[in-house]
Amino acid sequence: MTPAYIGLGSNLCDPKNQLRKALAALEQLRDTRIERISSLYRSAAVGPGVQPNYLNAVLLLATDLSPIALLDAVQQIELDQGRVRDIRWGARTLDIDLLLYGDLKIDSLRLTVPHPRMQQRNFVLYPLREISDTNLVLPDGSDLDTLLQQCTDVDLIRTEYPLLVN
Ligand code: ROI
Repeated sequence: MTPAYIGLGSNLCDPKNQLRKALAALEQLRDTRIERISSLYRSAAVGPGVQPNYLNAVLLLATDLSPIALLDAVQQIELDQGRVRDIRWGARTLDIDLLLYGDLKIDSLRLTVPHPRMQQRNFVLYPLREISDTNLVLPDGSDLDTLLQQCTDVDLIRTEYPLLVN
């Protein structure tokens, strides 16, 4: 199985509930296990105009799905939760980004891995650090601790909300 990190974000229609529903759907994915789940983070929206704050989390999966099959699966979950792709970087009910897939670098029309903007995004880097035991080295040789030193955590709050409710 390949370790794959995915990022979840929502800033519309009860974000906490959106992320919980997404987690439940991800638990059902074939050939895939959820290995780790970060805390939920409240983050200021990156993007145009005025948008509500986001809730974000990062998950570590172990998967036998190919990168494109995994992308198809998470995009289906986004659609199932009412995602409308209209305004680039606009508000959304659910966004699931494929951040890292093993050590692969992928640059195709549909998919770029590592996620091209993850290195600048505090709402990705901080939860990623929370669930990685070691200082992750990305396929381009950059390492998570160095990226974190260059990335402010202002406007990012680790919440106490549990993502898993049992
Ligand atoms: N901003 C934050 N804080 N969190 C996100 O998950 C997020 N996702 C996006 C854009 C619109 C770029 N901004 C975001 O897709």
